[in-house]
Amino acid sequence: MKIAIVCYPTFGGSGVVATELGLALAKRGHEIHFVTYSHPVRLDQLSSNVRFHEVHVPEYPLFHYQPYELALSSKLVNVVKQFGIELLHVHYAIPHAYAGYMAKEMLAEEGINLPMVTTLHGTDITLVGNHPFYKPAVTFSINNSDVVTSVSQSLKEDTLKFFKIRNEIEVVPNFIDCSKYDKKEFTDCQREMMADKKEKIITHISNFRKVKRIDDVIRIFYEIQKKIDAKLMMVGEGPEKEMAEDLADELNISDKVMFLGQSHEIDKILCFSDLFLLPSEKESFGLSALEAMVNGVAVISTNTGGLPEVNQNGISGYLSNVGDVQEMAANALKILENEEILEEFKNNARKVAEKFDIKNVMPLYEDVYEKALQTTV
Ligand code: GMT
Repeated sequence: MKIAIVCYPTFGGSGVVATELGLALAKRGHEIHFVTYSHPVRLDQLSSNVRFHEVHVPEYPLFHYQPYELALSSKLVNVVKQFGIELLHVHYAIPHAYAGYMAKEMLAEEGINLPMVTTLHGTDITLVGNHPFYKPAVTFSINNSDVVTSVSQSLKEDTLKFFKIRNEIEVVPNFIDCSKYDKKEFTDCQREMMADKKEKIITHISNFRKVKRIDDVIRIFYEIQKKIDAKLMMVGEGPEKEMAEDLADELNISDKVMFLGQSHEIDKILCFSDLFLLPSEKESFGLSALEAMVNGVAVISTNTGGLPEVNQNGISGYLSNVGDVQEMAANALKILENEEILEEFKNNARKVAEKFDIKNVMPLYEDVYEKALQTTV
């Protein structure tokens, strides 16, 4: 099948999922065309059946805001016609589903029927999309998609709660390619470069937005390091980074907190991590927790959104109410203070992650595509 995928090309989870999905589909023989404003960060292998089409939005003095949706929908029309695309899969409703719908309509005028699958990822529903500025357009785009998927049951429920949806929503969870982690690629784990033998390594990865409660990450770690020797790896960039650096300073733990910036070597960092912290305010799925788990890293998270569908309480880690720093720190210590318990949680984390192996999730997407194609007959 020839499929166009629209996504954000940045480090966010939705772009990562879209890119990994496209690459996996290409391996299964589909022809994949990524259409977005820059080269997706995880797209490292272009080939005859993986193509990238850049959406340009030329500057024009009259425009206060550059009309990206317009450029994207026009680009989609051109790519669909030039390459005979049979299906469009848009990730993140804003503005991709809206632009996709416009492309569909323009193509319909020329007698081309393009089925569109929209995948909802989280903040497009729970934070941004729910705002009155966008709500009518988001509702319209979801209702006018041929098939809609959400990355967790919790996100499906939120979508039905916040919007007037008449379309079915199918839950297709995010996934991970477990086979990549079987090869023991990082035998040179280089743990000793980061910490002493006796220190435990705790990691947080995100885009450092408010929703991630970065201050809670620092405060949980502050409590942990009072009891055991430990280092905190802060991976990512974003608006809350400076606050986090200041807070670490204020708490006098700067020497134990390493800000590593945005990294292309997430798996190398996770391979020497003992524990992953994700104390988010909202999280529709928590792909970063799943990436930690597949690397055998236990997870301390909140119990918000789709996190309970990913992190199993008392098995792969522990879950607490949003903001309960003391409980999250106590749970972290329960895992970290005893080597046997730590080993058990690490093994369990890997086993739970295997439920989300791409082998199990890919057929769900292929069924969704079949269903979308049926809408054109
Ligand atoms: O929150 C992020 O880190 C980015 C955001 C995105 O859209 O790129 O992530 C959302 O989609 C991810 C992939 O489906 C999910 O794993 C994240 O839980 C979700 N983020 C939120 O719901 C806050």
